Amino acid sequence: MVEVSRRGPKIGAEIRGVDVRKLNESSFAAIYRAWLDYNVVVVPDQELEIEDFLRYSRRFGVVHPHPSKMTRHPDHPEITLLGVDKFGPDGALNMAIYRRGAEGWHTDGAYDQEPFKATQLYALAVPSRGGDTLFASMYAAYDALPERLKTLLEGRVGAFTYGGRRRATALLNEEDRDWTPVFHPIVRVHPETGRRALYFDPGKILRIEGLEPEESDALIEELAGYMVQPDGGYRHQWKKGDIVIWDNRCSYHRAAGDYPPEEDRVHWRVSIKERPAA
Ligand SMILES: O=C(O)CCC(=O)C(=O)O
Ligand SMILES: [Fe+2]
Repeated sequence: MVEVSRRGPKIGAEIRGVDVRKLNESSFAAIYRAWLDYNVVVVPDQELEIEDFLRYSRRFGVVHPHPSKMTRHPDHPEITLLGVDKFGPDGALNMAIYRRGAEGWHTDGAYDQEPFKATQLYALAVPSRGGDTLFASMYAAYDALPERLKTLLEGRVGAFTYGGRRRATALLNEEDRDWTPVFHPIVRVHPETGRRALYFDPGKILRIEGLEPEESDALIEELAGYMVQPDGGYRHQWKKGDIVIWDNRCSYHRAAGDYPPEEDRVHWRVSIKERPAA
């Protein structure tokens, strides 16, 4: 029996009573439904090999290699390794690896014309303290906007790149850093739930189209203030064996980036796109 319980007031749910290696269609459908309803789903206590993790991940969509080639698993390019090779040959902490995802609230893949539907992590090593991942609902962010902003944003698109205005591209190979901007509506209707979300990423957006540069920068700053609503959050404290999947179409996240650097915090990570329409 799949048991679903809430972890946060609006987002975050936990699934008990399953081994994801052996899930029939109806059990998987219950997990998928919980994921659409709660946006972030935790499945604790799983013992997985890479192939198990990939097979389970593919039930959500198509697993794609991440553009950061240097952090791909050497034998499985679809797996990104988080927290591996943190120290350089000179013993210095590589901050881009240690603080990956910790520079700000974001959604994964906004730099692609077709952003990642989901990101899924499996915890292999967890530090003794710190290293949480924080989540926030984009639906709650949209709902909190004043009417003035909802009206101003309706139909507007933003231009996004991998490194955004700061050109934060340390995890990309040199030859991949010249990113062509892509465009996304700032108010995004979720393709499966039909709900409106504030689709936004201050670290990847370059500008909001149709505004003067100063206006665009001011609006970006204002919108950043709505991303995290008091009742829209869930903070995940990792345990080894946790699988966590989040929906990039309706949630933001960031890594706390605060664990003791000498300790291991290692995850397998997959980026999942929509299955092409049949
Ligand atoms: O390591 C984490 O907690 C999350 C990092 C992140 O932003 C990601 O994997 O997309
Ligand atoms: Fe991320």
